[in-house]
Amino acid sequence: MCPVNGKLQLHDGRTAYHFQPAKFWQNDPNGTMPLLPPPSFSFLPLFRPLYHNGLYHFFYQYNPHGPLWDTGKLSWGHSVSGDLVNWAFLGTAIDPTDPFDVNGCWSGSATVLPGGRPAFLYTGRDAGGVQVQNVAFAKNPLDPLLREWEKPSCNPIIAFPADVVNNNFRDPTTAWLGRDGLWRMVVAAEVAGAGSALVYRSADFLRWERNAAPMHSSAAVPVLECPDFFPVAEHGTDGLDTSANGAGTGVKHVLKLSEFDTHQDFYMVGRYDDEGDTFSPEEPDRGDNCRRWRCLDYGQAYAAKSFFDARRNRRVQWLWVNEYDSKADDVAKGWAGVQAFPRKVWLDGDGKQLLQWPVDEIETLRTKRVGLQGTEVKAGGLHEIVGVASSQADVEVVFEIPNLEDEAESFDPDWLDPHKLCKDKGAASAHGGVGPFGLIVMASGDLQEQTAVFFRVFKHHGKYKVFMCTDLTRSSTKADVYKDAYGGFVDVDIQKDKSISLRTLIDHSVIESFGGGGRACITTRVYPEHAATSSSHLYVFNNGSGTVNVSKLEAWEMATATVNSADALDAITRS
Ligand code: DQQ
Repeated sequence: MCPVNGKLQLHDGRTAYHFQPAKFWQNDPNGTMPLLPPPSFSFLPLFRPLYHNGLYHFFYQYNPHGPLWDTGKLSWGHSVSGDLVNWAFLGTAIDPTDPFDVNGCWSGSATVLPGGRPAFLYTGRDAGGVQVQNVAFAKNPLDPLLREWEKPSCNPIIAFPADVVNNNFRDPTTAWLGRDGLWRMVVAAEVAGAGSALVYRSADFLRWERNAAPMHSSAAVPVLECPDFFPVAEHGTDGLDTSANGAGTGVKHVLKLSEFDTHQDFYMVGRYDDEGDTFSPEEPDRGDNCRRWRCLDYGQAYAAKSFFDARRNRRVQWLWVNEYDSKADDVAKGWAGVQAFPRKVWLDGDGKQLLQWPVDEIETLRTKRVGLQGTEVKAGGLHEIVGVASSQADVEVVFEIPNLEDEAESFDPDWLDPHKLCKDKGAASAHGGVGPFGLIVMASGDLQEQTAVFFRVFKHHGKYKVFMCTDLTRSSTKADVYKDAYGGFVDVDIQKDKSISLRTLIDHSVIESFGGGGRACITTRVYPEHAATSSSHLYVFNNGSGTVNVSKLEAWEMATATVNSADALDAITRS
């Protein structure tokens, strides 16, 4: 705790509007479901106040015993919300209490069965620490808070398979129904050294049989985790129920895999055929090494899990964002782990990439606004945005690049590794042709501490490559904090647009950025020391050789959401 103006103030990187536990450890998002009021409930006035608008139930990996990840102690945390912004913590939904999960209730998913019965599929670590798949059901589906869950005695529903190695068999997806009326789910597994997405089928959700062929398998990446498999509409931004199908009828599918080594999530859009549960990627030239697929978030976000939000006809995705300070810091803070702000995801018009954007309920938190319009930022320019408390802000900016052809530097194919490129050519202090230009956030008054989120545009074989980076190397003067630079390419036609947009959510220790309308995302954690005693600064900067124009910038100060405080339940269930 740091003394501020003679008072003690907790400065521990807590966020104001991102999902985080009040105390203890949190990691992967597991299941989410919007619980809609069944029509009959309108005849039961007693339930009405609780059910008025229905509730979102969010389940996630949680250690109810302390602020560190602990293999054997993980439970599923449970929180509810009426708007995906304000949350009440309900405790744990399932705990490691049975022989089939006594060493940890690990990741999985939620599925709402026909008739409205909520179910979990999850990985248990059994008495010998072996990974098996289990099921749990809501004891009383009519309880609006779904407080009690039961694990049938037939667990595990899937034992550890003989051909799986290294105890890598985990994280079942939300189940979907095929046209034959059978359930399917995907489980990540290491089969004879190949990272695989195994498909299981079931008629009754209890007895599951493995397909002979996996949906995906590659020896290039042996350890996969947290798969997600879901349909997307070919046109428009609406989401689809997880069981929606019909190749050739406006539905494509997305296979997302979390890659253990890089701790990054990769996905591919493709066509799914439920006959043999095959998935054919739209971009087969990227191969089966998922590290060459499209990256969901280039930053420190992992283990994404989406759900279909029937209340708003959209698909919403969560992503876990770990801590990058020391374990000792986490113990001192008493908590660890946040979730990226829930994102709506849909298919881009190019049919190949996803667009990700914070759900629009975030706008209910916007308070004071400042803006710029048609502001030139010359080479070397630094323009401060004043008038909002910028450590808790939502910033949207559009940069126009008038001299793209003249200023863009040639791209060197050696720079294809975005991480390296970000480090070598990154940093707000570097000078280039078109860029670096972007935002400097969470900066101390003397700029000793600063995080730059920026673009740089290169010319390559008559086309342009747009690079986006979040440089954390100067984010904090503290020594025991991991400070890297994260980046990737934004798949946009900058030659046509001559402009690029950036949205950045700044929330104390979280910097979450969306480049090119959500085509590239970078979510990171920062721990600046100045934030304990003084306010942070926000700038637009340009270190390119030519001018860039800020055609529009809007920055909103954000209100503080109610996130998992003990007394929030009444307000949330009655909203
Ligand atoms: N975290 C869970 C596993 C999963 C990993 C355990 C991914 O089930 O594979 O907390 O972060």
